[in-house]
Amino acid sequence: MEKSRIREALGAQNPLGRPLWGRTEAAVLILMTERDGAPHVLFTRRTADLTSHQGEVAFPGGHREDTDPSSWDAAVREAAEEVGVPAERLEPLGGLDDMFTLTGFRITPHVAWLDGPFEATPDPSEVAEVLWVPLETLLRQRKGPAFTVSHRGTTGTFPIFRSSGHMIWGATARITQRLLIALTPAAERTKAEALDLAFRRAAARILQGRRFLLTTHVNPDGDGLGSQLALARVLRGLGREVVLANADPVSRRFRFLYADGEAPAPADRKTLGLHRWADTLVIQDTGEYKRLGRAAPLAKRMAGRRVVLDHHVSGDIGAEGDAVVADSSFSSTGEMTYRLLSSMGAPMDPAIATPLYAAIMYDTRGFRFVQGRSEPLLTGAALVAAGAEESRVQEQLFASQTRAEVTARAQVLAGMQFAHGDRFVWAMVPADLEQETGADREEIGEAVAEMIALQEVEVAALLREEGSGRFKLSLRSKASCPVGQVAQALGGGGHMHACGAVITGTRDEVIERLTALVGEALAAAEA
Ligand SMILES: [Mn+2]
Repeated sequence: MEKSRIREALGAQNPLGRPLWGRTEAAVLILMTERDGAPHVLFTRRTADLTSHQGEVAFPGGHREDTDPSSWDAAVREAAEEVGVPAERLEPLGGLDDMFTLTGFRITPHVAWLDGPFEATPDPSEVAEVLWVPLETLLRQRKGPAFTVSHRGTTGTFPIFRSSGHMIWGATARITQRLLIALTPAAERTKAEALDLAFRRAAARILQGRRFLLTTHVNPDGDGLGSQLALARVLRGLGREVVLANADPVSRRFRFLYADGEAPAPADRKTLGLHRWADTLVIQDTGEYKRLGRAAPLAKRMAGRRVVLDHHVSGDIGAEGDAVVADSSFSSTGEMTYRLLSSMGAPMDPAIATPLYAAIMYDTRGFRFVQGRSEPLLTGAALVAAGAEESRVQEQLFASQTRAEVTARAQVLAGMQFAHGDRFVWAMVPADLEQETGADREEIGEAVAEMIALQEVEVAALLREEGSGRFKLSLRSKASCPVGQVAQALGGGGHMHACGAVITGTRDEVIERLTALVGEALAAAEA
């Protein structure tokens, strides 16, 4: 790789500057030079008698002192002290993202090139040995082994690099990995690297914002609300102004998440007019205008100033300037919000970990639906380690039923109808059931979870009469039969095994249509 290509690649990226969040500021110098006709990177092996990271491979660098005018000056001063790098001969090539270490530092990496011959002069009190590693050797190991570490509520994946008997790990390896990804053309990046970059872009956009509107989908659930609350708390902790603007109010069973006065009121004319005041709109747990209900016009007016975090199959929100992270392999928006906060470098505490834990717990039904991925469980473990109030969350979400809601669901379940040899069950929610029983829509909607738990059943449908020939469908299925296409055929969306739609027609027409589509899905799943 030529110097000009390295300069171009590093210049094209936008390093992510992260807040200090109480950490100590440090800087490192990634020094490159040509040796034997190829670019090499300078590492040091630290001496055995230092007070930290004894014997480890590192980049030259250290704390930024009060006397260092900038982070770059700190990196260069340290590199001059440690290995005699001549500051006046350095050509800055660019920076990399600020990196947090598990030991409480924020490291800003600076990349520089040095032309002509250079013999390092290591300071024997700090540097046992200078290592020149060919850039090619590192690039070859870009997709190499990595291990996951969980430490006080933060999980991180750490790559490992090897060069002539030395192992590079820890923060140095993570910085090296960032360098290698920056030097890799976009088309050659792995899916995981591209996803990581998408989260970093979203993190960068959020860190630049000052006045935020946060919204989630209509009839907000534990995932949307928990994700939203965690992000709001982080932003307020950073001194940002935050307004929550949801189409619908918070259902009873999610109110435990909020402190007094903290719960969002449903968006009114005033909140929906805040698009001029806000510089950033964050949309969580949907990427679809129609799922925003009354808040949809707000989202349209803020095109180009939006961040979207969503794990549903379909979405239509996204324009030039927006940062959209949409990936249906995530268990929950809570899991995605955790990734976003990690990208921002936000420290976890119980007030942030609890709503995130509730979000993941809600969408995975207590970590039962993880789609073959270990990440939701690892994230849950990290959140518990960070102090998430797990027993309160589980009790409030899954063991806090009221008599009113159980009575309401009993009525719904008493009317269950079976079809397709008992593999399909459906039930109707009468329009006046909420008023009659005092249960809310969210609580009654849980009936579908009880229906899909029947052993014969593969597909369960709950239809809520909304009046004037409109029926709100909530559809669930077991792993054996995906039903995402059924919802899509009815103009709805969601996930492959949990989705919904609004259907119009007479009651008989709606049931006939739905039963036929479910029949097709069951037949297709068998084939
Ligand atoms: Mn969700």
